[in-house]
Amino acid sequence: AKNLVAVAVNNQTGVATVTLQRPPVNSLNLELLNELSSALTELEEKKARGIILKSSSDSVFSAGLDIHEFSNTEEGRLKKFWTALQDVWIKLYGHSAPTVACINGHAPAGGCLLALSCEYRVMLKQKTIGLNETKLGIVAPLWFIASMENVIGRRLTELSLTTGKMYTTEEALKIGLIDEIAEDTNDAVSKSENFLKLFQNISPFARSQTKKFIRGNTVQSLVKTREADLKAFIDDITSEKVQKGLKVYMESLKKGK
Ligand code: CO8
Repeated sequence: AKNLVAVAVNNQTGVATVTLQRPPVNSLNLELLNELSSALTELEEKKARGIILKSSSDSVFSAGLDIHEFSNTEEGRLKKFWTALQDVWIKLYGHSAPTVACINGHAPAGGCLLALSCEYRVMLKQKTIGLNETKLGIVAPLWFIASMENVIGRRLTELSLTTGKMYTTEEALKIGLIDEIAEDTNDAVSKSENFLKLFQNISPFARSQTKKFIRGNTVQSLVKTREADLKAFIDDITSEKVQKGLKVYMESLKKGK
């Protein structure tokens, strides 16, 4: 199997760098999500002292879900795909280790979701981030919305999602969607590492238990409704209206060149 996710652990600090590497845009397909999910489990078991999630490209962090998965007709694959995304979110959102998104590129939709699932966001200047689902004629699930709401609040989440707004790095900082701006990837990595240094003298138990108290309800809201969420996704995405809209969107992406 191809390595779509690379994990490198610094033995001195215990910090793991998890790099998404599926060129050109790190779109999240089933295989990448499965690898990311396994990596997160392994880092849970190994008691990693921190996770930095980044991209191998410095142009795109992740273009979000691989739109080709939405029209995949292979038996059962759509179900596996959505279940893998649920798994990744549950593991990342609730991870015991402190997590930083090193957003070294654009982060639309599912890319933004990954970033929102971390505890801190450092982003390259002159990129874009947001939950733009409505622009594709699709509806962000409740747990996407909760992830955003927990960072920027309900009012801005409503405005952002209904309009499908993509924020520039500079705008994102202003509304608290990201925490720091970086000049380049090296700078972004070092700022991510600096955030994790805050926990050097904090008990991992006290830290992770506090995070669990704060995030537990949000995670449980999906854990308890996974089946219904899966069914809603499959019903929506396979509907004729949505399929037509996605086709138009993909064509407009190509024409944008
Ligand atoms: N999936 C599949 N292919 C993609 C995706 C994607 N998400 N994004 C880009 N690509 C493809 C492009 O079509 C292009 O293919 P080709 O070379 O064959 O023409 C190639 O990747 C490179 O793309 P660009 O030339 O556009 O690359 P740029 O570096 O110029 O731009 C961007 C990068 C900014 C990431 C740009 O590609 C972009 O905006 N992509 C669209 C991102 C997007 O809207 N993603 C939404 C995905 S949906 C999602 O994540 C959540 C769904 C929630 C579920 C809802 C339930 C109903």
